[in-house]
Amino acid sequence: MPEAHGPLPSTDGAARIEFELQLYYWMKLIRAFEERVSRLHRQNKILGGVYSGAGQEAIITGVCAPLQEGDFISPLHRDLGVFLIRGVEPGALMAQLMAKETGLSRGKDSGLHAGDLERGIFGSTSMLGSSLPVAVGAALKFRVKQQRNVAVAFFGEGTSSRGDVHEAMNFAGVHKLPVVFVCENNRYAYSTPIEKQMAIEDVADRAQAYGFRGHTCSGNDLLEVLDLSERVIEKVRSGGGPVLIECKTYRYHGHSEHDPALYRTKDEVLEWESRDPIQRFEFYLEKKGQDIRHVREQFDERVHAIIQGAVDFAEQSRWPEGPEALEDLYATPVGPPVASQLG
Ligand SMILES: Cc1ncc(C[n+]2csc(CCOP(=O)(O)OP(=O)(O)O)c2C)c(N)n1
Repeated sequence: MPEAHGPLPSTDGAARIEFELQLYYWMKLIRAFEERVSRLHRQNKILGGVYSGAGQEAIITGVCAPLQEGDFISPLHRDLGVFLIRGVEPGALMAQLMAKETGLSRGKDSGLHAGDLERGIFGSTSMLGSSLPVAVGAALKFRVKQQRNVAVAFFGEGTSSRGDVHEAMNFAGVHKLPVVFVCENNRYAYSTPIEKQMAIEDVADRAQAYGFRGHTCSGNDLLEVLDLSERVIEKVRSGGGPVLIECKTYRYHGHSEHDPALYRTKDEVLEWESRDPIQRFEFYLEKKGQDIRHVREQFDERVHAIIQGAVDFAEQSRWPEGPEALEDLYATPVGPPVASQLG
């Protein structure tokens, strides 16, 4: 059984099966975490909106698996899985969603803006697209400091039509920065279908205008995402300049839990559910000789225990006291005191 939050094993030889089981585990954990959060939201236990990424697990898993320590990630609102796969304790993440003192921002914010800079996760802001220039800034830092790291910026196809995205990609292209742009194209930006917000078929085509490569892949096929991201990330890490990956996918839930998504037909949802990334990977594992029923049972049990532990931890955690709202807001000043501080 793979480690819950240890480093990802390499992909060669005998380690391959362990690695694939690890990937399966991550997808199961992310799906179960998301589904539990949706239930908790209905029980009024989550503070703020819930933007489920159920159905999109293969993208986060496939893109994050080849990342290394020191890499920088800016997730979008639907990417809770990034936190789990980068090793944030599920309890701390759950506490963040419940705005408890043990959460990442010690109860100051919802899950939407959560970040963990120690693990290289930038807390996104509400303005869609504004995190891409930040990721590009991180990539510029890697360049200046000659660090062999990459920045990864997740964004939706709706976000791709924002001005900040253009500026970020243009700057990254001009300076050939080590950044991977990952578009999670789930066909809807809130209720707006893709054909109503862009006049081309593939977001990936836009990369050419910034002077770098754009690739498309099925975001519901973990092996396809992984194969592409492994190659791309290695190239970007080795100084090849930015790359755009567009993953075609679908979100099972509405835009947020308060959106019944009546703008989609039942048939369309059904069609995409039949391409479920987890079931697809199970089929693959079975074909490779795994006793999938046994593996599934084992993982379900383990994932359930982890999530129940996270919920218990968050529920038992205390709410922050009022005055704590003023803590951790500003960085501790560094350098010599300014004249006014000298008395
Ligand atoms: C600049 C800006 N415009 C609009 C919104 C409201 N809004 C939040 S999420 C969202 C949909 C985003 O769609 P997409 O980028 O495709 O990502 P998805 O939610 O589909 O994963 C919208 C319109 C916002 N937060 N910021």
